[in-house]
Amino acid sequence: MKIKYSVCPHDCPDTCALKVEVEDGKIVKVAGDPLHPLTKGVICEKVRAYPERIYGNRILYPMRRTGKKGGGEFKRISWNDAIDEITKRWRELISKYGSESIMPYSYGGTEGVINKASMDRRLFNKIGATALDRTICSAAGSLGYQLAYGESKGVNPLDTVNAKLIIFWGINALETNMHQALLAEAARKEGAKIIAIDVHRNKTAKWVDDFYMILPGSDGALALGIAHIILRDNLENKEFLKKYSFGFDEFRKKAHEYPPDKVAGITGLSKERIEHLAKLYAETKPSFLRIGNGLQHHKNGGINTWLISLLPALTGAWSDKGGGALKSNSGYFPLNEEALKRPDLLKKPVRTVNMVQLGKALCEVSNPPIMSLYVYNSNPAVVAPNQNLVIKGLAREDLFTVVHEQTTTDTAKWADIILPATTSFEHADLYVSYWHTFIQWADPVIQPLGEAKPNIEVFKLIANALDFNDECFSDTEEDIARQAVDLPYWKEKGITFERLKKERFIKIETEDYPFEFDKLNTSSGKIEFKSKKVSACGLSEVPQYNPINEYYDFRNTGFNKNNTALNTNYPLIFVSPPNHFFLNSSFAGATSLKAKAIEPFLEINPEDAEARGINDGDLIRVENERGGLSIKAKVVNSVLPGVVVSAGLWWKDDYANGSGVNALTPDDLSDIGGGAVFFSSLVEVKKI
Ligand SMILES: Nc1nc2c(c(=O)[nH]1)N[C@H]1C(S)=C(S)[C@@H](COP(=O)(O)OP(=O)(O)OC[C@H]3O[C@@H](n4cnc5c(=O)[nH]c(N)nc54)[C@H](O)[C@@H]3O)O[C@H]1N2
Ligand SMILES: Nc1nc2c(c(=O)[nH]1)N[C@H]1C(S)=C(S)[C@@H](COP(=O)(O)OP(=O)(O)OC[C@H]3O[C@@H](n4cnc5c(=O)[nH]c(N)nc54)[C@H](O)[C@@H]3O)O[C@H]1N2
Ligand code: SF4
Ligand SMILES: [Mo]
Repeated sequence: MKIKYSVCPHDCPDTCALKVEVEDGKIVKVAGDPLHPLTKGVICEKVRAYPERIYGNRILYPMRRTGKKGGGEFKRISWNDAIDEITKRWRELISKYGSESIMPYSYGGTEGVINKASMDRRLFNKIGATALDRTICSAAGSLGYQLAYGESKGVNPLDTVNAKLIIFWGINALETNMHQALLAEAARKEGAKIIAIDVHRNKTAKWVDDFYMILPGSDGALALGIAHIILRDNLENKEFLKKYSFGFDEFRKKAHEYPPDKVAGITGLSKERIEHLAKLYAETKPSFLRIGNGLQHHKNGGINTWLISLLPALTGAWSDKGGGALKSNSGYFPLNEEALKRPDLLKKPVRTVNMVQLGKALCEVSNPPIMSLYVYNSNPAVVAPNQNLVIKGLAREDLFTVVHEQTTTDTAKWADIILPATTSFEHADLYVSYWHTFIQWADPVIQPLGEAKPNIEVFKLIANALDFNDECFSDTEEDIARQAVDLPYWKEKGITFERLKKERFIKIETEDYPFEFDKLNTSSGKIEFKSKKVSACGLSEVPQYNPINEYYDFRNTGFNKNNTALNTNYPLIFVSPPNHFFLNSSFAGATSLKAKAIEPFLEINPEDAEARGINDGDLIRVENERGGLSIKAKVVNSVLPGVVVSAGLWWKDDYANGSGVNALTPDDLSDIGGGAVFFSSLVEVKKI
């Protein structure tokens, strides 16, 4: 048996270092690498089950569709035939419709820099394909945070053990960022108090010391309410604000409009609870805010994140080690994007499609129409909002769809050509994190299964068949990794590819405090409490709370528990967060994890259930104008009246009517950043 090392490739903040046991060229066990100073050998149960993912239902050869579109019948072909067919079709489409009739679709299947965003971007730039705006995960919140601080950098997680107050705001850390939860647990042993602010009593809410259950999309009002109390009681850090803030006086006026009784009406919390939270936050030092992605998957998610991000500036929490906020730390990993993606290969500007609106892009009239879709690192038939429209698009007879996948996902079933993809254990890659500050390298641990190929190899084959002779289309993984870190930033830190290959992971040395707060990358250079960038989009220059929809406008007149039967066809807010046992839709095909997750269900408050004659365990229908879902009801107090929750992202066939949670979600865009608004979804629920 051999011990080898790797890195978890999944779209998860923790980016764990892995220790892999290999016997006769086969992976028999995946565990954590105990030598990694932060992930310390601890990994989640999803990745411990990896051998099943590698050797389970894998796609091993290229295949061509034989039966009708979406019918799932395919026949093995050679790589030569597959690449010939793709490039022949693309040449025809380019001459008939133009290069923008081809569109890539990808997201976070692997977070490895090389197989996520390098050779693919080069190829599609060279072709002049329609560009994809990759907004599905965190676009709104990242921009919201950056409005305040100019970039995606926050507290170094290693420092958060010093915090005495830790607030998990819109993040289910126990399930989605487990090492941050472990660090919080260590801080708790030293006397820290842990709080969660969420819309349902999830695992994290049960584990924290105090849980604040609020109505979906009301976070901005809560942040303003906290600011109101801090300013009313003179608890702000005047010195910090004087030195480092811009637009604070205008913000003060805005916060004045949010007294506790008004905020209570919007959030569903009591006045007393809001007062308590604000005082605790202002008076405990160091205080650390971990801002999640859940709260920003709303129509008002960007501005709400901006409002929350301003709280540590108000109290000066950044001045204490471990104090401040963390939304994303991807800013600690600047990469040489020009070398990686080669935007210079693009001959003329191309249109951009927002990935959240895939269904629209495929179904609405556009010039040129999208005639070919190349999917990799993503499973849009399950993960994209407005699922029925996405499926309608994928079902188009005239759409030529290529899916490069490890397993026959719901998207792969709609392909004309399926290509087999390697897993991260079968290819090399460079890994950065959006939470911790270690850069990592992983060599392959085993040989590719069957005829599977890494993303970059396939893009090289296509480039070659299209007669693209630019040198960059011959780069190897190691060439690309060298180019990625070819920046003064890495040289100054003494971090080179050669060193990384030898050491596997290197910690980036960062300052104690993440920012020089008067030299920020904002227009004023300071922390911005108002922003011209926002007024340019037609929104208020000073962040304000905007209700997510008409339903909320109604509620703003005062939250009344008995008022759930509203004058609307779809009075319930439907929230579909990730599943503990899956990673987005990945692992939802793995038998052992599916067995642990048991089955999809909908959490509904007893009051809403009773009003509809629904009992615990009943099969119910959840629907709105976009679609419907048949699912089991769980009647519980873990959600407020007016809110229903169903953890996703099961594959479609695991639901009684073959539609997943995204059949209900809107493909609208967030207030800023063009992000997805999965959780601003309104539904009605009926007993079947
Ligand atoms: N086990 C597991 N881990 C994962 C993933 C997974 O699928 N499974 N996915 C990975 C990815 S890609 C991401 S982006 C992250 C996401 O992980 P998180 O950042 O934790 O975000 P979510 O789980 O989407 O939502 C967190 C919580 O926000 C709540 N929420 C919804 N609306 C609101 C609101 O208006 N206000 C507040 N305060 N809370 C709200 C949801 O109920 C949920 O409990 O996790 C990553 N890690
Ligand atoms: N309703 C609802 N919808 C959501 C969310 C939600 O909370 N609720 N979360 C949203 C979020 S935050 C995100 S980030 C998105 C995630 O959406 P996706 O990025 O599409 O994530 P996955 O479902 O993990 O699908 C990734 C696919 O890539 C494949 N893959 C993995 N590695 C490779 C590789 O090296 N090469 C190739 N070619 N393929 C590979 C995997 O097998 C998998 O099928 O989903 C979003 N959708
Ligand atoms: S999914 Fe997240 S927690 Fe699990 S091994 Fe990967 S990085 Fe670690
Ligand atoms: Mo995500």
